[in-house]
Amino acid sequence: MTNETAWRIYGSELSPYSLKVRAYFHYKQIPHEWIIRSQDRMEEFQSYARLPLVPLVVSPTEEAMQDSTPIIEKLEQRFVEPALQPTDPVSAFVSLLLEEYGDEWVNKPMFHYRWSREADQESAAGRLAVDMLGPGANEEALSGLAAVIKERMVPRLSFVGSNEGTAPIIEESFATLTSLLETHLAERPYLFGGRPCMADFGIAPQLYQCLTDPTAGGLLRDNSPAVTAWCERMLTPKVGGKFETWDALAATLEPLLAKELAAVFLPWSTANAVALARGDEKFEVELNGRPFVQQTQKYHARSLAVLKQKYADAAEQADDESMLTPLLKRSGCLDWLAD
Ligand SMILES: N[C@@H](CCC(=O)N[C@@H](CS)C(=O)NCC(=O)O)C(=O)O
Repeated sequence: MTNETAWRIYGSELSPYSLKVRAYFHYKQIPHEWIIRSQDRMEEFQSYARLPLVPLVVSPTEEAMQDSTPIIEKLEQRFVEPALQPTDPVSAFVSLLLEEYGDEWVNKPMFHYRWSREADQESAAGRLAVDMLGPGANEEALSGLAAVIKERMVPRLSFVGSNEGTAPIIEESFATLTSLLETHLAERPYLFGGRPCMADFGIAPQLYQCLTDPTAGGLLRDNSPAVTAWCERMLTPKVGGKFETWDALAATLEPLLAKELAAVFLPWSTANAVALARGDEKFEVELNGRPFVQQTQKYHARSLAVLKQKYADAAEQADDESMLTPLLKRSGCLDWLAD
C-alpha cells in the first residue's frame, strides 16, 4: 500500500543539495522523513544509492532517486502546485539558468570558503563528524573522525578548482554575487518576487551553507542582511505573493547575468566541456582577465549540454516577439548557450 508520509530524504545538514531538495519538499508540503546519512543509517542508504552522494530520495513505492535537479523535475510531474516556475518564458528560462549557476558555480565559493582556512575546516569537519556519529558520541571519537574528514576534504579543493591562483577569482565572484543579490533581495522576498522558483532552490542553499561557516558566514552577516534573511527563508519557503513580471526584475537581475553568468560561469563551464571533448585532463580559462586552471569534470559538461538544450527548447517555444534571446545577447550569455 502506498503511504504518502513515507517519502524519505537521506541527506546532510552540511550538504547544499540536500537542503535544496528538503526545501522543495517543504514548499510543496510533501510529507517526508529527513534522515541524516549517519553511520547508523549507512547500510540502509547504500541499499538504495547508485552513487555515494546525498541527497537520496526514496519514494513511498521504494523508488530511489539521486541528483537534485532531476529529483525536483520528476517530483514536479506529480506535485504541480504551487507552481515552481514563472509562466512568462523569459523569467522561466532565466530561473533555470540561475539554478544551474547555483548548482555548478556557487558551489565553488561554498566549498572554497569551507575548506581553505583552518577555522572553517575545523568548524565543518566537527559538524560533519556529529552528523556521522550522532550528537551523543564521545569527544574522542568525534575529534578523531573530524580529523579524518578534514584530511579527506581539504585535498578535494582541487576538484572544484580552488587553489592559490584561483582563490581571488572565486572570492571576487562571491562578493559580486552577494552584493548584486543584496540590492535585488532588499526589494522582494524571493528572486522572482513573492514566491520561490528553481533559481532560489539552486542558489540559496549554497549560500546558506556559507552562512553556517565562520569566514563566509561573517561576510554575509556583515555585508548582506537581505541575502542572509533569504537563505534562512529558503529553508522552508512559502508562497507569499505572485511572481513579478520580468520588467520589474530586470534592472537588478540583468547585472547578475552579465557580471557572473556571462563573465564567469558560462566561459568556465564551456572551457571545461571543450577540454573534455578534446580528452584533456586539465583546462585553463581566462575569467575577468585572470587565468583559472582546473581539472576537467564530466558532470559539469553533461549539465551544460542539458542547459543548452533547455535554451534551444525555450527559444523554439518563444515567439518572434520574445525578449529572451535579446536579453541573453545583451547580457553576454547568448554565445555560450546557442550552438
Ligand atoms: N549533482 C548532485 C550533487 C550531490 C553532491 O555533490 N553531494 C555531496 C554533498 S553536497 C556528496 O554527497 N558528497 C559525498 C559525501 O558527502 O559523501 C546533486 O545535485 O544532488
